[in-house]
Amino acid sequence: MSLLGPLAASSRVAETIDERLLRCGVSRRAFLQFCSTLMVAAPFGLAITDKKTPEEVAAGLGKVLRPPVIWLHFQDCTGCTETLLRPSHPDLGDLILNVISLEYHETLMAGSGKQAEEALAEAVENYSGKYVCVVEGSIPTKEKGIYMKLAGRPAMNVLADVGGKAAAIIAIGSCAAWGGIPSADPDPTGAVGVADLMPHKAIVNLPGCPPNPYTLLGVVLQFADSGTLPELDEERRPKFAYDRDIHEHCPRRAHFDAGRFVKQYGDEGHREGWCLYEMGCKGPDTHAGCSTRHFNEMPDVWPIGIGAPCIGCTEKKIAFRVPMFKVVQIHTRATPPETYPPINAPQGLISPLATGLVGLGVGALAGAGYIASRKFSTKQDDDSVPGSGPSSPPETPEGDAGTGTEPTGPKASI
Ligand code: FSX
Ligand code: SF4
Ligand code: F3S
Repeated sequence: MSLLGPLAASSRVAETIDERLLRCGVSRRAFLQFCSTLMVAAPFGLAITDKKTPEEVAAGLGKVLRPPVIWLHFQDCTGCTETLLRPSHPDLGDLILNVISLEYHETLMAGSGKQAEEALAEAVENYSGKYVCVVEGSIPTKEKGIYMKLAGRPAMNVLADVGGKAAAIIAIGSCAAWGGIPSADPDPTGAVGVADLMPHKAIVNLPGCPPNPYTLLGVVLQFADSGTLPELDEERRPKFAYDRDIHEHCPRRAHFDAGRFVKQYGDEGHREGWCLYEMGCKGPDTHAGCSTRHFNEMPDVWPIGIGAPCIGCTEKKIAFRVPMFKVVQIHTRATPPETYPPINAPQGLISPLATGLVGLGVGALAGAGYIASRKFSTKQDDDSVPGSGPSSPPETPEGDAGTGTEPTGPKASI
């Protein structure tokens, strides 16, 4: 979708990223590192990185005019800003601020009060119809929006004004995308996301609590480069970042497949890094890239990486709606613990599954089909790891009492 031409028309941003980096003494190496990270975050589906090398990404991005960005804060925890500006390498934070032209951002700007208001009005006027408006936080709507006012104006009105004059809006974080934490029951302020108030505007939702900052940078930079937005799914999330579920690429997936589940925080399985499914992990129902694109450029810095279950923070119907420890049903795939032999099958014996396959191969062997159909003998059920069979249903994790949870292991969900 083409919304406007490249930002060349704006005299106030007539500086390319290359020119800016040179002027500010940012090294080429740092920029290449930035481009590599962007490329890893969006290897496909984003025009500026699609199937390119870091050098090609840097060459293309260097010619792009720095996009003006106006950043609004509503009901939020500022975690989305923190994640953008807390990379593990300090100069990466500086670099981000050189790549985009951040015209207004309440948390980062030195000015306040009247000065800040004037800065906002000036930025909106100078870049009217050309800037990207990033919204962080949900918008309170109850009682005409009195629960949040900025310079005397309800947040709803500020959004209508500043968002209305933007070329596109990026709703960063689950709060801005669909209400997030402030909208959790009992939702005292009537918190909603940007698209609920401006359904016809060009809006990209980047849910996550917080989301990966490189998804934001990728969308902003593609927009600055070509005036286009990446392909979105039905929730307005860019497909390049939200097209797969966590479970598909989770480093603990092998443990899920083998039926090795954490039963309690701190137990042996937890210390060994086993699957968190029975602790309520929502990975199988959650679309996000966290399992392959970790935070702060640090390996394993993401919820499951540090031993906590995914709470489904990118999913409108899950995060802050479904109890944290409630076990999700596996809808989309056969669960291997049902179809694989247990990993601790006694050595030297032919497993019933193997016997079954041989039986299918020779076809004529009497009784093979019967053996194959049994899959697991009674003994193996006894041997199988906790939680992988109906004889050993997953235990409700501590603290989940009274949530209405009906624990169902992968086997039970087929
Ligand atoms: Fe919400 Fe952003 Fe969660 Fe926090 O501010 S998406 S509460 S991480 O940071 O809005
Ligand atoms: Fe990973 Fe969760 Fe899936 Fe287990 S259930 S493999 S921890 S995403
Ligand atoms: Fe959120 Fe789950 Fe990723 S909780 S940060 S989507 S692992």
